[in-house]
Amino acid sequence: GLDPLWKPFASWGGAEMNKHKPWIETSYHGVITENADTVLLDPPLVALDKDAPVPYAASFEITLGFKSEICAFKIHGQDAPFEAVVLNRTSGEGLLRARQPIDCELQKEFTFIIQAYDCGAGPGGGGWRKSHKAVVHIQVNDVNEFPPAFREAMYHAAVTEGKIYDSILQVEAADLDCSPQYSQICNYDIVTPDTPFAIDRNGNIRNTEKLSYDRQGQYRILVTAFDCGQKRAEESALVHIDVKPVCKPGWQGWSKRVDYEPGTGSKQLFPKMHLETCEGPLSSMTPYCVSLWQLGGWCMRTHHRLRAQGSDQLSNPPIGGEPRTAGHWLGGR
Ligand SMILES: [Ca+2]
Ligand SMILES: [Ca+2]
Ligand SMILES: [Ca+2]
Repeated sequence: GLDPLWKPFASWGGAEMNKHKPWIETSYHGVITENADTVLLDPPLVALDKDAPVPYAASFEITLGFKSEICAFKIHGQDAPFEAVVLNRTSGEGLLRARQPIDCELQKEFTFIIQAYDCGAGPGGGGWRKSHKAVVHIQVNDVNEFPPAFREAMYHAAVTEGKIYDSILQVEAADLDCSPQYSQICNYDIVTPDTPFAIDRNGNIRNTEKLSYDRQGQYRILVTAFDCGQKRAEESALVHIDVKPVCKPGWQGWSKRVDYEPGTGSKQLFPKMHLETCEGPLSSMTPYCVSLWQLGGWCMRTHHRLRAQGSDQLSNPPIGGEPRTAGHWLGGR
C-alpha cells in the first residue's frame, strides 16, 4: 500500500492534483459592534482542504508544488458591506470584516452567502475548486450614541389646590438607538430642587403634598430622562403646573370696573363671564339668558334668568346699572 501522502506522485498532473474541494461549515453566526470593523464569527471561519499539505510534510510539499491551499473567500449577497480575507492560506483561517462603518440604526442584521476557494493545482492557479455555499448571519451590536429627547419641549397641566394626584401629567422621551438597552427610557428625574413633585420611571408627575393657590399659583419644573445605558437627555423639558383655587360658586369672569373709551364703538363687556356652579348640586342651573342690551350706544342693563329659580346664591349678575355720561365706568350694583 502506498502512503496517502505519496499518492499525488502516482497521478501527477492537472486537476488530478486538486482532488478535493474546500470544506466550510454550513452556517455561521456573526456579531459586529456598530462602527467597528471586525466580525466575531461562531464558529470561526476556517476552510479545510484535504489537498492542502499537512504541517509535518509542508517542506517538501511546497517544494513540489502540488498542494491546494485556501486562496479566497467570496461573499454573495445584495450589497453586503462585508469582505472576507484569508489570514493563513495553509490553515485556511479567514476573517470577516466590514468594508464600511456599520450603523445599527440603519440595519440591525445581515444575511449573505460565503464560499471558500482553494488555490488550484497548476502553477498559475488553474484547476481551483470552491466549497459549498454557507449562510452567514450577522447581528449588529448597538453603541449608545443617542441621548433621550423629550417629545415636547414644554408641558402644561393644571391641578386643583388641596388635592393629591396620582398623576398630574405624563412626560415622554424617546431615544434613537437601535437596542432596547440603549433606547428605552429607564428613568426620569426632576432637575429643579425642592419642588413638591415627584416623577416615576414612566414619566408620571405627581404632587407629594397638597398645593395651595394662595401660597404658589404656578410651578415651573425641569425634568430630565435617562436611557437604560444611563445616558441623560441633553435638553430638559419644562413643565408648567398651574394651581387652581378651590371652586367657589357664583359669577366668575367679571370685574367691578370696566373702562370705556368714548367713540370706540361697541365693546363686549365680560366675554368670559359665566356662572360657576362647581359641578355640585347647582350644575343643572345653567344660565338661561344673559344678555347685554345696547341702548343708544351704551350698555344699559344686564338681564339674566335661570331655568331653575329659587336659589339664593344665583342672584342677579353683578353688573348692570344706569347709563352714565361718556367716559364714566359702568359700576356694579
Ligand atoms: Ca449608529
Ligand atoms: Ca446606536
Ligand atoms: Ca441612547
